[in-house]
Amino acid sequence: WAEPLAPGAMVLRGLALATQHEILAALAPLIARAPFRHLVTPGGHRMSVAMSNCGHLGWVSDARGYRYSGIDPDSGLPWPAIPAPWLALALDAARRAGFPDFDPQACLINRYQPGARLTLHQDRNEHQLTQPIVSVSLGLPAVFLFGGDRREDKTQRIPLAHGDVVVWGGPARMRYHGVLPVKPGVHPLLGECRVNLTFRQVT
Ligand code: MD5
Ligand code: FE
Repeated sequence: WAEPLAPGAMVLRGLALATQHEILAALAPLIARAPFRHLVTPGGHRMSVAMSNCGHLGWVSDARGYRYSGIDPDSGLPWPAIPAPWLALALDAARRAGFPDFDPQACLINRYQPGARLTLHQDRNEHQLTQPIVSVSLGLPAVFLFGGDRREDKTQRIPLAHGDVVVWGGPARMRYHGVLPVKPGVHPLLGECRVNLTFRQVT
């Protein structure tokens, strides 16, 4: 069930299933303190994906640009801590993929309601490029677009389901990627949404 996707990229199918109930139980209190919000890009577009964060740093976007911030701009408070079962899963996934020193400072929480998508982009706001990004898919399935080093490179479509974990490291760390619009549906535990957790080492 550990499939290499490309050099540096490894899918761990269903790795989150063993602890899914603890993982999902941690989501509601966190969202009560740092609610999902639709960020605006520097270009003025409201993102269809709603976001929140936990950890020492959170990813934010506004008219000034994209950056990591230790403070939730909506509440003026620090982001909530990364819940223990989330951190345990992220560290386990990273270790299995060959990154035993992974020490994430940030977890971006993306909520996709049906129709929400992420256009092709690179994750380039982190300085620590020797460490991977670990992503955990929960709820409705999605089709992930895995591109190349250039925006115009052809993309592979990778289906991601509830419980799948992907480690994006090494030469895969800076590849272009996106998520196709999520199809309508109802997940038995999460309802009408997909939630993706991405763990990042920023510095
Ligand atoms: C998602 N989120 O499904 C994805 C999972 C984001 C984002 O893309 O920026 O919030 S993370 C996928 C990822 C990260 C780093 C590198 C690569 C993919 N890659 O090389 O394809 O919500
Ligand atoms: Fe990304």
